[in-house]
Amino acid sequence: MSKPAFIDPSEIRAQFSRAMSDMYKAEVPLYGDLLQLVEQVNQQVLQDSPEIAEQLQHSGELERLAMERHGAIRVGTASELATISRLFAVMGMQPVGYYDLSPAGVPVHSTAFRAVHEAALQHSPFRVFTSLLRLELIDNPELRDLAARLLAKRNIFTPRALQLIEQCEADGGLNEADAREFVTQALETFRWHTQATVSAAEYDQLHAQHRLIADVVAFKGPHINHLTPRTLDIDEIQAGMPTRGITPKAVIEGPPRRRCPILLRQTSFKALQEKVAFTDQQGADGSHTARFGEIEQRGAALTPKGRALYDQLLNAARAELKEAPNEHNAALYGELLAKHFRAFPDSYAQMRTEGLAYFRYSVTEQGRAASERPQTLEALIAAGHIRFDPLVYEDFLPVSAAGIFQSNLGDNAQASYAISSNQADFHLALGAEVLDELQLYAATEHRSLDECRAILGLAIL
Ligand code: OOG
Ligand code: NI
Repeated sequence: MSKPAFIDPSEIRAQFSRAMSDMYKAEVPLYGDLLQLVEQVNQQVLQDSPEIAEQLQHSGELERLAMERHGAIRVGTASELATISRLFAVMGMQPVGYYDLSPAGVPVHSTAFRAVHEAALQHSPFRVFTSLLRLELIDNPELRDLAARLLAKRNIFTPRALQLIEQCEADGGLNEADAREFVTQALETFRWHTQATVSAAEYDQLHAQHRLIADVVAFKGPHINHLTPRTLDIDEIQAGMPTRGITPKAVIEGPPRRRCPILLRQTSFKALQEKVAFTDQQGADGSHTARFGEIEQRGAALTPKGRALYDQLLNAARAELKEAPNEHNAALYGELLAKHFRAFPDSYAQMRTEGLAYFRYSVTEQGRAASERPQTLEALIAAGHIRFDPLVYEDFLPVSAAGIFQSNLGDNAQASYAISSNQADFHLALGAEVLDELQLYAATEHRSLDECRAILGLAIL
């Protein structure tokens, strides 16, 4: 008898993403409110802007809009990171990109686990921004020891989840029943725990060193700290949050509003104060703030040239502001961003000819029907035989991530660590190298051109 067929990892990811969203909705009711607001704004945009609706329809993004979300976790040790990497691999998610947050005073470095092929992303774009605590950035040796001891004692995975990961690695996949069980078991790692693993005094010590250290070290597992839906109009969301009793952070992170959105714009609301029980307390008398709400708008993925221009303009705007954006200078920061980003072309055609963004090329109806056709890509585009649509940015931005972390960490988080970024250490902990996101976009663009070539029967393009 043959074995039951393996289920597509993308399907496991889709199931996991739904289960995670349901769990988070039950744990943080405000997340449900946010989803409603996002859904409402997205419907409005689709209704008011037929050209946006058409483009999203054509690229398939309309289908994934409602399921689009990312989460974030923070793990404490190399071995936790290595195992979480294996857990995500069961769902077809690989580590993409390296983000060093230490220059912004956040003692972590991070990667994003996500699907890498456009077809898999289309099935489920779910991704998880995953940070590893850098214990070496704790300057107090006793506290560093305490943190290391606490982390060494805990196991953030259920025994059954570990078994299923091993089984999947050995067999090359999971059948439907095992996949279902895997989703349930894997979810346990991301659950919130009211019971802390430290006394109130130990918590205070860890917290005084850095709030993030307490968040990672004082609990049984790396609770998911936010789950972010994707909106088509983040300015509308930012304006709409207060009307629902939600206070957003002072500024939207990332590029300014544009006709042709690029990269990623994000906003969030402050972490919630939640009741927790320390080991020396009877009930949940303590409190901890970790979980927050975030919303994002995604735009075109930029080439190295486009990204360099983005970084240059963002830095120029920030330099002119002279201090970190906050509620007092938010309006000025908005003006400075808009001013500097005038240097970034705001049409897809120009972004393409200047090599600033990645695109997906496809043959049009007209192109398929034509009996005679030009032979070069540019001429085929000019003749309307091939169209191009921007590839959506699937990753994160270090400056934005730092801003999101900081808005949830309070005032003492602005100092930067002198210690330099250490991607080699991160790779060692992960047990692999992170993938280069730019190569992934270039490969997707390439495949779209190959497909056009095959359809049109051309040798080169
Ligand atoms: C992650 C913060 C960064 C993003 O979308 O850039 C982030 C965290 O707070 O753990 O989520
Ligand atoms: Ni996020």
